[in-house]
Amino acid sequence: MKRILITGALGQIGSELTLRLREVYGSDNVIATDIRKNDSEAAQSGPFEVVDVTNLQSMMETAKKYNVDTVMHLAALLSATAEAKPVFAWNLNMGGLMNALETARELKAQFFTPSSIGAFGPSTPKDNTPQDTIMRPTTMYGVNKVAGELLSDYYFHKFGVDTRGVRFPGLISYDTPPGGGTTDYAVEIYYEAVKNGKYTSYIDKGTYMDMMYMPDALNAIINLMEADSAKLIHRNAFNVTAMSFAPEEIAAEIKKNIPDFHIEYNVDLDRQKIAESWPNSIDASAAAAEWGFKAEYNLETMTKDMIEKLRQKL
Ligand code: AKB
Repeated sequence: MKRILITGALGQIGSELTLRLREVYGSDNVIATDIRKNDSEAAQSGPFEVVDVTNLQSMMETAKKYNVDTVMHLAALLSATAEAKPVFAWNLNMGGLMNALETARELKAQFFTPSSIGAFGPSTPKDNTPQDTIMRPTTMYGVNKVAGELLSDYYFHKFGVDTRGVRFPGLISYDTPPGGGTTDYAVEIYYEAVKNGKYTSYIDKGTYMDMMYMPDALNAIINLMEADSAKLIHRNAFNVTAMSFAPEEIAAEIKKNIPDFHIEYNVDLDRQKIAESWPNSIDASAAAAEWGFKAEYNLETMTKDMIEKLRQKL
């Protein structure tokens, strides 16, 4: 990775990944793109271009203008929004991915795109979900993610594009909030705890999902992209996780830091249904074995850091 184009660079992952990559590879070598520009640091601290990922010509021209050797395709709708707008989700998630893969093929660039725990479905083994297992998701987002994994593998085998990906769990960060995901509650809860000392969860108690703190997610992306290709048995996409918890467990951890905090429940049946179709916890041993994946943060250390950072921010 020497010159990197990022799509969706102003989203939850992109806004932090752009800054991190600029630190490591140099500001001028990380070309941030998104559907519109804003005044965030990611948009202002280096090259930025407006690119609609459904427009192949615009993406291709931008990649050629900067002569990139890596494409990181992050622009996508998350699970709850995709479920509400399935046709739009198919067009954006699959159309955008196809254009990004074609751009990487044309430029002989390395390629990264995230898959998700959403690629699994109700018939997948729920606990310690293996790397290679049944994948019959029941959401549009999940269908997009499985198709995306297969398409990325296809570009590797058919065209030799060096495609790599991870199945991200819910990502938690204090910088740019997520939007339209099922796991977003695990971010909102920290904001509400710091601002108001209480949170009403749309996910029911007893519902376990995998999660990861953003610094671990950024390390995972960079380490996978820098990994020796010869050591990769899998490519698209590796299970990665740092922790698995239910709403009452994250609430209990927050209470250790904010003693008056309390949680209530007002379950959103749509998002609850999505959450119940996903694993309780996934097994990341293939990522550990093939490229040394290891998460640093657990629920306790992440909670301390989130609360400290949000207290400074809010
Ligand atoms: C979502 O909830 O849609 C995402 C994901 C787990 O992929 N955070």
